[in-house]
Amino acid sequence: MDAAAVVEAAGAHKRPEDAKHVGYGTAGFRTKADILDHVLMRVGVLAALRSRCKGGAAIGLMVTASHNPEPDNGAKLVDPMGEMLEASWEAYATRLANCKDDELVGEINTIISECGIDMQTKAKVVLGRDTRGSGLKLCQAARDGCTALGAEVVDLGIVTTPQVHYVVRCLNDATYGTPTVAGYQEKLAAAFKAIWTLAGRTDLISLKLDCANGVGAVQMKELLKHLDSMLKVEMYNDGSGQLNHECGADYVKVQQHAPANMTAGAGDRCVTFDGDADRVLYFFTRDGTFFMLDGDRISSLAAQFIQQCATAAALDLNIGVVQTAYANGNSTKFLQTKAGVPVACTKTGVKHLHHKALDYDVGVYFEANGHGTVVFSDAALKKINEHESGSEEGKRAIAMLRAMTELINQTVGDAISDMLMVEAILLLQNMTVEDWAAMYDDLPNRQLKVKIADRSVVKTTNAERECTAPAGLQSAIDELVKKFTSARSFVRPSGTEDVVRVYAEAETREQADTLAWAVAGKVWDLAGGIGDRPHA
Ligand code: G16
Repeated sequence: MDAAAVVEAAGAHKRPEDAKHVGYGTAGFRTKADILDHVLMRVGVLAALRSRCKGGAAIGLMVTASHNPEPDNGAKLVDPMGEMLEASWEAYATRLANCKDDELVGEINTIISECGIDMQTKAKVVLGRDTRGSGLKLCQAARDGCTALGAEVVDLGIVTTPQVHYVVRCLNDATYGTPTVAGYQEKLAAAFKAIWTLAGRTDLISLKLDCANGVGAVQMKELLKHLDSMLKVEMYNDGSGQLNHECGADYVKVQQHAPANMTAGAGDRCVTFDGDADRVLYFFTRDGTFFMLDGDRISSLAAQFIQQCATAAALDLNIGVVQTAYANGNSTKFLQTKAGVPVACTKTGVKHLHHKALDYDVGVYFEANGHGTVVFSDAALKKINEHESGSEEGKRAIAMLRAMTELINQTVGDAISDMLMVEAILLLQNMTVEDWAAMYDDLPNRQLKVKIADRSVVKTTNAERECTAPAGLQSAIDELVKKFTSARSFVRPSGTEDVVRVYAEAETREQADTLAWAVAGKVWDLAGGIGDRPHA
């Protein structure tokens, strides 16, 4: 290692003496952008080390704070096959990000020796950023960290998070596609065209799309140049307003109504992305009532479709769905009883769901917030690509599955690819969004955020469905839940925002809301609430 280059980079990106501790959370580092300069430089260093540790494979570094407000920023790291950074390296990331400037060389040497990294190996880091104003400067800090460690940097500029995952995968696995943003657009467009042809569709599909004033707008405009004979997309919140402010997938999911500047009129098929375009939700209104088609709905649609194709083609595939505690109870019931698909539950964070999904031939994973994808094992891909079916129905089913494996970004949840997957399934099955919504009825639910002095005092177990600290909180939740029908509630500290999240569902809207506010009040009482006690 060139220690002088590291010292120089540390000098250019000084860690303030009173710097706040930052931890590697649900999706990497995430906090106020103005305290991240030294952190991003060190994340660049870490990405270069990770690349060498993986024999010179490309590693991704996305500068984004996704669904958070504009003043926030952060970093997500991507491992060689396009998956999230291996959990065992999160501790290295946190150590590097928080050490003092004069400890940095020592910390790097510790990682080199603990991981047996050969510093002669070449290193490559793929850099991307969302549309936040702070992104350019933070990317420069990351780049300085990479170059201090002698890594080559491939800068993609303003891209979606899933595009960084895609390019990283392609650089390390040429069979996956061309390692450029144009290669991504062309792959998705070709797969969607194949499905369009298979379905025999002739008229345009019309959508209204809320882009959260984020990078999804930039990239969708490019993709639509390939798809304008098939898709007509009216874009809203496409960059002129404030990022994620009263718009975007997180806002729509939590508030359960349409975003600002967009109306969902009768017959409108509406879609919403989050700030870095890795989450997607659908919604529509009927007789003034708002219907949301969230991540649970997307996984139900996808799992049932893949299951039906496999059956039609007599293909033996072990299909499973992975959810989190936020999954609507009725979606779990539908999947297990009607679709006949096993369901596993993990902690929040796509890194956990992705890992579990790899246990199946075809793992369908979505968080209720719209973040997820479908992963096909090598064995499943081989079966799908080599299988020959005698019947016409079987041949069509296999053709549909093959096109799906190309259309889906299997590296990570991807709003653009997931949206095209939903459109493809609806198209191939001749379904409307209303047919999709009729698959099951959601249990009314409510999510709330509670501000407390130190959210680390809230500890959970059992895939975050039970709370082990502070004392008395779980029993208080249990007592409240008993008062309502078909009710469930849990609390967990967020890994991306300084809040405790509360989730409640029950048989009626009124019960779900009452339960959520009561649980939020208990969190505030027992976990050190700050500001006003939560109230409806
Ligand atoms: C990230 C993660 C998601 C997670 C979300 C909220 O999403 O990638 O898996 O559901 O944060 O996490 P938490 O409840 O811990 O704050 P994004 O889209 O913000 O990157």
